[in-house]
Amino acid sequence: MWVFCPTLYPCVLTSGFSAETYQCNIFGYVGIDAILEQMRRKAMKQGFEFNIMVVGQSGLGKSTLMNTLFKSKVSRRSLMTSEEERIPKTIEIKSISHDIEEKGVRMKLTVIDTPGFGDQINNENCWQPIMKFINVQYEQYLQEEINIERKKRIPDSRVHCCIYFIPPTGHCLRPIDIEFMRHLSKVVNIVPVIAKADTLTLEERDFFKQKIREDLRANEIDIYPQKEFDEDAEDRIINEKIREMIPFAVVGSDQEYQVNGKRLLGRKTRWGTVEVENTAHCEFAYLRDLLIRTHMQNIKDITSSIHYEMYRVRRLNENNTQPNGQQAIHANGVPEHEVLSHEM
Ligand SMILES: Nc1nc2c(ncn2[C@@H]2O[C@H](COP(=O)(O)OP(=O)(O)O)[C@@H](O)[C@H]2O)c(=O)[nH]1
Ligand SMILES: [Mg+2]
Repeated sequence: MWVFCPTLYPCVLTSGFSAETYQCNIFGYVGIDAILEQMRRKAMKQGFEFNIMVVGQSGLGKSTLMNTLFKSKVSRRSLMTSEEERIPKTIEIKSISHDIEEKGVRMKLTVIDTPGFGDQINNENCWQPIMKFINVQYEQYLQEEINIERKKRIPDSRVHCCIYFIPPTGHCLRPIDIEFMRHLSKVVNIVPVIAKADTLTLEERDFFKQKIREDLRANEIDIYPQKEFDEDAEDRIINEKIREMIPFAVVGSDQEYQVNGKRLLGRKTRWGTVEVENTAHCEFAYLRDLLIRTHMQNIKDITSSIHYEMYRVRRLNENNTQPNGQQAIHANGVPEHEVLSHEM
């Protein structure tokens, strides 16, 4: 490749990124760094997609926390109108999408709610419909990808992140928590949180967090950010700090109050106001920073390059091993035996 250097002298460089390539600095500016602005403009035009799932028993504050995170009514609060609605007979999975815009950056945010999870008397295998939903999204993406005439941009409904709500018992993880996270952490990024942390004292909170980390380790549950996917030493240092703090003890609220002359999101009680975004009060701000401000792209990258990739490789290998390439296909497009089994 010949590169023209529009400075004093036309200079010619070789294409290999050898020491000579950088000789250009001596002669003048080529403008390679402008690619960043071009990428930024393209990304702004396209917008972003982020799909976040919330799992946990009814009443743990899932909808409230989603509204707190995105500062608007992104997730409907359960109204509890009828008996039927209060205790769904099975897990329903509901997606609601919203277009959010901030400083010219557009994001299509999809919140996937799973009302009914863990609300039954017998909660055995209640992780299965959620696993199935996640695999159906991978399958849809795969089918779009292998189409001969494929779309320029494949719509991405893959679940990028699953926030798992642990009830603030102060004891240890329950079998249902372990069961869910053990299965699902193999197919999706799990971020566990301690729900309604304002109900725990500081000592109870610290003890509970430590106990949960021990339980996760003992059960070999690999939550986000996974150690094995740290990209370099810098990444490792940042992620190690996060791993030491997880699970975040969060408080959610969509009500604003006047505190010291400022309007803040909080929960007002007789003895004071819990400020949701104040890190001296709870760890909501750390969760928000992780999900939105520092790790959103990484969460999407791991979904695509690790979780989806595992699904894709396995599905394509399976297709190759079938004598006639045919499989029993479930009504939702996923091979029958595949619906629950994508976990290695
Ligand atoms: N104490 C406390 N209550 C909360 C918190 N978040 C939500 N709630 C309350 O818990 C109830 C259930 O909340 P909701 O978001 O509908 O729970 P969901 O069923 O998990 O979606 C509502 O009355 C909320 O106001 C919290 O962090 N602390
Ligand atoms: Mg809800």
